[in-house]
Amino acid sequence: MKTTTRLLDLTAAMALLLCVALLAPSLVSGDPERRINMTLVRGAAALGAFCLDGSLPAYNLDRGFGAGANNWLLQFEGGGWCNDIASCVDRSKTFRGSTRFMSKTIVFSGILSNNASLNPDFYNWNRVRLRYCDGGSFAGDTQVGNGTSLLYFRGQRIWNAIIRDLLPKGLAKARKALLTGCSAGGLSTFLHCDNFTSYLPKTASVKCMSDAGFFLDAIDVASNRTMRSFYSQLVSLQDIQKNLDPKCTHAFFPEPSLCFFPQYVLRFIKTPFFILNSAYDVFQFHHGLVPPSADRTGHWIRCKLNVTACNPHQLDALQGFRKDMLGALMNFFRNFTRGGMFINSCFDHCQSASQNTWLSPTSPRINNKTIAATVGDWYFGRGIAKEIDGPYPCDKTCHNLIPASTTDSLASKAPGNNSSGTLSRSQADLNDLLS
Ligand SMILES: *[C@@H]1O[C@H](CO)[C@@H](O)[C@H](O)[C@H]1NC(C)=O
Ligand SMILES: *[C@@H]1O[C@H](CO)[C@@H](O)[C@H](O)[C@H]1NC(C)=O
Ligand SMILES: *[C@@H]1O[C@H](CO)[C@@H](O)[C@H](O)[C@H]1NC(C)=O
Ligand SMILES: *[C@@H]1O[C@H](CO)[C@@H](O)[C@H](O)[C@H]1NC(C)=O
Ligand SMILES: *[C@@H]1O[C@H](CO)[C@@H](O)[C@H](O)[C@H]1NC(C)=O
Ligand SMILES: *[C@@H]1O[C@H](CO)[C@@H](O)[C@H](O)[C@H]1NC(C)=O
Ligand SMILES: *[C@@H]1O[C@H](CO)[C@@H](O)[C@H](O)[C@H]1NC(C)=O
Ligand SMILES: *[C@@H]1O[C@H](CO)[C@@H](O)[C@H](O)[C@H]1NC(C)=O
Ligand SMILES: *[C@@H]1O[C@H](CO)[C@@H](O)[C@H](O)[C@H]1NC(C)=O
Ligand SMILES: CC(=O)N[C@H]1CO[C@H](CO)[C@@H](O)[C@@H]1O
Repeated sequence: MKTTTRLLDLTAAMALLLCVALLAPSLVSGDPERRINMTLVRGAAALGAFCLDGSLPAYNLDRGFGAGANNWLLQFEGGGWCNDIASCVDRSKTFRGSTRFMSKTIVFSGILSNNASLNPDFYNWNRVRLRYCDGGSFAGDTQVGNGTSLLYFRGQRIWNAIIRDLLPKGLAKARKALLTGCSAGGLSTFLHCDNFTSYLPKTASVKCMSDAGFFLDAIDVASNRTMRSFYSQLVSLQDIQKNLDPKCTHAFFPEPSLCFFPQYVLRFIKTPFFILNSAYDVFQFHHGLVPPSADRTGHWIRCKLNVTACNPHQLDALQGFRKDMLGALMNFFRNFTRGGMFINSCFDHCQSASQNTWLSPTSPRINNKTIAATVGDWYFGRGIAKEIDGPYPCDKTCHNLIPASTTDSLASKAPGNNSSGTLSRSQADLNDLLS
C-alpha cells in the first residue's frame, strides 16, 4: 500500500509540474486566455453517473462556428488514477474526484484553441473537455460504502451521461468527430474509441487520438511489472473488466485486466487511430520504468530529475524503454494503414493541449513537421502521418519537463523564452516529491 500511495502522490504532483509548464510564458504572442465555462450534467443523476464523492459530472464546451459548426472534438481530461479505497477517498476531496472542487472555467489552448493560426484544423469545431473525476479513466462501474459514506466508481456511466447530454446539442448530427485525451484521458481514448463511433451517424468521419496515453506494460528497473499490478488493482477496485473490449478480454483470458493496457487492446480497435507519445514520457519514466519502489537505494533520483546526470547504465535503461515502446507499436506502424503516429524522443508528457508543444515557432518537430500538422494530415488524409524520431539525444526540438541535453538548443531558439526559469520551478516541484 505504501508503494501505491507514493505512486499516487507522485501522480498528483506530476500534474502540478505540468501546470507549471503550462503557466510558463507563452512563446506565441497574442495567445488569448479565453476561459470556457463548466457545464454540470444534470441528467447524470438519473443514470447513476457521479464523481467519486457523489457530485455531478461536468464538461466545458466551446461552440463550433462557420464551416466547423457540425464537427465535434471531445477531449478526456487526465490526472492519474486511484487504486485503493484510501487513495480514492483522498481524491474524492479534491478537484480530481469532485466537480465541487474544480475550477469552473478553464483555458482552451493547443488542440482546443479557437484561433485558426494556433489550431488550423480544429479551431472552428465544437470543442469539449470532459472533466475527470472518477479516478478510473472513465471506465469503472461500481460503488463501495461502509455505512457512513459512499464512494462512486462510475466513470463508464459518466462517459455515457456526457455523450447523451451532447447528442441533442448537435453531436448526434456530427459530420466529423475526433475523440482525444491526454494521460489517463489518453488511455480513456483507447478504451472508448469504438463506443464513441457507435453513437454517431454512420456517414460521419470518426477518428480517435491518444496523447501520452500509451502506458506500457513495462518491466521496471527492479524487474517488477509495477504498472501491471497497479492497473490490475485498479481494474478490480472499480470493476472495470466488464467495460473492457470483450474480444480483447477473451483473447487475454485468464488475465483480462491486461486489456486496460493500450498495447493489448489496440489491435481490436476498428476506428482510425492516432498515437501521440514521447518515447521517454516523463510520467512513465518516473512510474513505470523507475517507480520509487524499484529504487529504494535512491540511485536514480538525480537521473530522474536531470537526464544529463544519468550514468550510461541508466541511459541504457531509458533506451531500452523506448525500444519496448516501439516494439509494442510495430504492428500498428506496419499494418494499420488508417493509423497515424508521432513518437518523439522528448522528456515530456502531454503535447497536444499546450500551445507551445501543439503548434508554435519552437514546437517539437519530426522531419520538420509539427504535431498539429501531423495530426491534421492524418485526420484529413493529406499525406504521410507516421513519424518516429531517433533515440535521445537526437531531437533538438523538445520541450523537456526535466533538463536533458537537448534543452539548451531549444532555449536558445526560443524568442522571449524563460525556459530556464520554468525548469528550475519544475525541478523544485520534483524535489519536493522525491524528498
Ligand atoms: C490568433 O493567434 C495569433 C498568433 O498568436 C494572434 O496574432 C491573433 O491575434 C490571434 N487571433 C485572435 C482572434 O485572437
Ligand atoms: C460564463 O459564465 C459567466 C457567469 O455565469 C458569464 O458571465 C459568461 O458570459 C459565461 N461565458 C461564456 C463564454 O459563456
Ligand atoms: C468509511 O468510514 C470512515 C469513518 O467514518 C470514513 O472516513 C471513510 O471515508 C469511509 N470509507 C468509505 C469508502 O466510505
Ligand atoms: C457504448 O457504451 C454504453 C455504456 O456507456 C453502452 O450502453 C453501449 O451499449 C455501448 N455501445 C456499444 C456499441 O458497445
Ligand atoms: C520488486 O522486485 C524485487 C526483486 O526483484 C522484490 O524483492 C520486491 O519485493 C519487488 N517489489 C515490489 C513492489 O513488487
Ligand atoms: C544536470 O546535470 C548535469 C550533469 O551532472 C549538470 O552539469 C547540470 O548542472 C544539471 N542541471 C541542473 C539544472 O541541475
Ligand atoms: C502485420 O500483419 C501480418 C498479418 O496479420 C502479420 O503476419 C505481421 O506479423 C504483422 N506485422 C507486425 C509487425 O506485427
Ligand atoms: C521547416 O518548415 C518550415 C515551414 O514550416 C520551413 O520554413 C523551413 O524551411 C523548413 N526547414 C527545413 C530544414 O526544411
Ligand atoms: C526567468 O525566471 C526566473 C525564475 O523564475 C527569474 O528569476 C528570472 O528573472 C526570469 N528571467 C526573465 C528574463 O524573465
Ligand atoms: C529572453 C530570454 O529569457 N531568453 C533566454 C532563453 O533561454 C536562454 C537559455 O536558458 C537564456 O540564456 C536566455 O536569456
